Amino acid sequence: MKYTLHRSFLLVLMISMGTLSCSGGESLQDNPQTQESESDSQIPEDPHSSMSEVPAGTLVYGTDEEGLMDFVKRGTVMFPGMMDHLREIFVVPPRSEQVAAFWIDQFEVTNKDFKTFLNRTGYKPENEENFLTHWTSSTQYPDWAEDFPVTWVSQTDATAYCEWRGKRLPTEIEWERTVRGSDDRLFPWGNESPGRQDVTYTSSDPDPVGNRPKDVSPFGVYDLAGNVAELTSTTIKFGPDEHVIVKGGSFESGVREMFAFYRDLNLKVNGRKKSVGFRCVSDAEAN
Ligand SMILES: [Ca+2]
Repeated sequence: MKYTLHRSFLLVLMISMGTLSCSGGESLQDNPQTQESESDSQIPEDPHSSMSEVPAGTLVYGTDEEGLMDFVKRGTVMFPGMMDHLREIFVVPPRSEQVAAFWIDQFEVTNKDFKTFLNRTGYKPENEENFLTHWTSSTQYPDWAEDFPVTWVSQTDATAYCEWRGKRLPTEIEWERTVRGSDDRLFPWGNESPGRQDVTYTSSDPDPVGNRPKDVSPFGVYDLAGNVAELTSTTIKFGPDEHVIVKGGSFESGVREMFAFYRDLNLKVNGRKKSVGFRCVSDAEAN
């Protein structure tokens, strides 16, 4: 799915300031194939293990004026024309779309998962800028980070991982459907705002995946509201650049980024961030 938006990119930057992060870090120089190998046992034989089925259904996506005002009052920088801009970005009034059944990972992809992928495939990105910046070397994450979500990966990196697993990245619509369930809820657990311990947010670091039992969708999918924001396969055009639509809040964000209709449009298609990871999906008919 691809969108085109002709408004000023500056406006989008301003409404999404809470999700911005700094770039920097080292590039990979070593070939992952030269490092220690991982056993086959680290990749589940059953493609449905740690996945949930999301049945076919109707997604009502976007929001109404009341929902938009709830977002705005949580700290959006306002200026002339801002409301129209937000209506366009966040799809006000909402629309509906039929979504086919699919399977989705219950957890964000971890550093351990991604290391196994590197070791088994020798994957090396064409553009290495900021690739796995948080790792201690080109092929090793910090000892404590095994079960933490992998970040500093681009849409291309994530797509390669998912394809290796026989999966793909979710579309924006599929991701939002996983949050909203069948009752058009605002957060994975319902419509009430989260408590401080319910979601990994406004923090300096993420948690291990699946660490917040409140942050689970009607389909048993964890960390959609927080921990790390997530790449989708959906892109949007801004002037000369193609951007990835990133969904969900992160450890760096506040509550408004957890709204199901929220769209972070700041990441260029080859970009990487410390607060953005991913999970994979597969077609129901393929399983
Ligand atoms: Ca997440």
